[in-house]
Amino acid sequence: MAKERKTPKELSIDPTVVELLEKAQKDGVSTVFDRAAAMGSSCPYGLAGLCCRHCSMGPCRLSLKGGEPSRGVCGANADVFTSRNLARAVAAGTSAHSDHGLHLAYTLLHAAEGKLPAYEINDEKKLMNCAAEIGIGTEGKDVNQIGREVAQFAIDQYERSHADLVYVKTRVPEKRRKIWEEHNVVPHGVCAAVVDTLHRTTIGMTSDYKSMILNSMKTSLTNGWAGSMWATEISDILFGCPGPIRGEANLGVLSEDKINIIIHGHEPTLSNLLVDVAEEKEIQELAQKVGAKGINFAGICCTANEVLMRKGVSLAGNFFQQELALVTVAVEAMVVDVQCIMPVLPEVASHYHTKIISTSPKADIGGADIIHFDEEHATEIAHKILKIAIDNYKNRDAAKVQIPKNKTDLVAGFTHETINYMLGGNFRASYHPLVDAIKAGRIFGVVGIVGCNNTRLKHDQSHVDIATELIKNNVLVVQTGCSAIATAKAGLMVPEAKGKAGEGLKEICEAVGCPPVVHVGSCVDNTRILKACYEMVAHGLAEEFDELPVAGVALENMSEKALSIGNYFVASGVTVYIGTKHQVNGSPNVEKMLYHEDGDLQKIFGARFVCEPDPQKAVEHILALIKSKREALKI
Ligand code: SF4
Ligand code: MSK
Repeated sequence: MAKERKTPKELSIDPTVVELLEKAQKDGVSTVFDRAAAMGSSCPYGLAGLCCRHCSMGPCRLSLKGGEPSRGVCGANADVFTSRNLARAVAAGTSAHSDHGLHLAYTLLHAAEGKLPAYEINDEKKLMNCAAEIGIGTEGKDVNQIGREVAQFAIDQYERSHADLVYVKTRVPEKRRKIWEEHNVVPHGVCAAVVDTLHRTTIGMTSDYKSMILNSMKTSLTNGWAGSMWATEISDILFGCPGPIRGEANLGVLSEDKINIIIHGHEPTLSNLLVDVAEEKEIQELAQKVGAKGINFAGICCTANEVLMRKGVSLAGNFFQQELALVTVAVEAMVVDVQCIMPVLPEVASHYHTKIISTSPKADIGGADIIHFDEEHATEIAHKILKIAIDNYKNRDAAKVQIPKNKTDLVAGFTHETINYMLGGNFRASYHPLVDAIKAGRIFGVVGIVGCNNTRLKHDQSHVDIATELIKNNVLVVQTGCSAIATAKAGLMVPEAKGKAGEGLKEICEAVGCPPVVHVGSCVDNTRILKACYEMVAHGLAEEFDELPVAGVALENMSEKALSIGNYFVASGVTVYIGTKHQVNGSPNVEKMLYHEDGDLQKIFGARFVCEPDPQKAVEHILALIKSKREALKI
């Protein structure tokens, strides 16, 4: 049965979304919100995790009420169904981030070999720091040789099955490593971990749900401590370690008189280059020739965060705004790479003049213009794409353009390095001031709010409400992904937002000149948060991650990547708040293991998942958790 239709104002707190949903309706365009309503209630079997399609004797589905059938044809019960489904999702999420990182490692290798004219090592300092941390000598070697060695080292972390992950040695406290050793979840080579999990989830393999869940924790740890972590390190080496940078957010950043190009997806490789190539005289002249005043870039999802942090490119919006960007009738081209790209974009674009240009050979979007990107011919391909967008400007129907007014200022580009330098100064870079402020209670705790949009919750509300409430309580908020875009749009990422913070946090923001809600990057950059946790431990705040007054939040969790991220934070000792439960409630055992205070995750890792879709209640819980951690630390 179709769900009751909500009004645009009930669907999103963002006025641009409300405005453009009304326009979409008039234009006969259906959006993610319409499709969610049309879908009606989700299949209860899928929701409970009681459906299995792992072999062709099935699909099998079990009784929702604990009656018969209680086993699939092969004999698998609810514990097996749910834990196996979850493990597969975590493996898929891990593969997405890790494939992204591996691709970047090859890009660094080939750039350092001189094979990619459009790419070079941009941040030598980051490269040197990276080499020093992983034990690669630099004396007597030129930058490219070091780059090659670092790249090859990273590639081995992904591709060598039993590779010891270097960041587990350099960034994980000993106590945490011991926990992982004791429970056999020390992560090793990234690609093999995904293969291993997929093998374990085939018919006739692991049927012990605890073993299955622990294995999925281990696989997610390869993501956090290698797959995504290397993606971040290498992006910084290739494109520059971000520093504080101003930008703007929301669909109001689109221009009425320039050619608007939206870059969407997750990778920085093509998007960074497009922005550079668009500066060329030839391209600028072509744009003027068609009557435009220039080229305006704006980003959606994590590609947006990548180019915002390094080039100050505006954020057009988050996951739920990708279709609505087209509804403005002001977008000449949407250039997509990988992940979080709605397959429906070409259909939405067919109502308007926008060209959807699909660039990753791994993510061909049906119905889009396919221009496969490869780094060897990067500049040539960037020219081709820009010319398509320029040429399409003549097809814009100016009379139909509706660009919402809303846009807000923001400051992004806070990495663990910047936090270090900002707090300690260039010559005494250190986390001590942050740790001292936490000990003194001026900062009550640190919470990462990350993740997506999900039609089960009102768009952006949880991100904004939770961040607002936490900073009021002197909690420093660090953010990535679509969540960062949500609070940027709400105006929480400017230094002036310190006025909304409690006295202690406000004082720190004033002294340092940072906003109370700091943007630390894209989804793979959640690893910057892991590194910040390590620095807090290394600077004496606690002995171990699970003692820190910190938490993770992703109430609008949507993708399999979010499941993997949530897992690696929990396995690292950080309790994670989500708004949509894992699809496991068909098994009380698996539920207990993931969520309960006396469940195995809590017992083993000192952290667990808490599902609380109500932002206010989630905040209360988070503050109580931080309070208890502070008390245990006697601060
Ligand atoms: Fe059914 Fe077992 Fe096959 Fe799953 S693996 S579809 S439960 S027979
Ligand atoms: S883009 S994974 S919707 S945060 Fe990283 Fe946004 Fe979630 Fe995609």
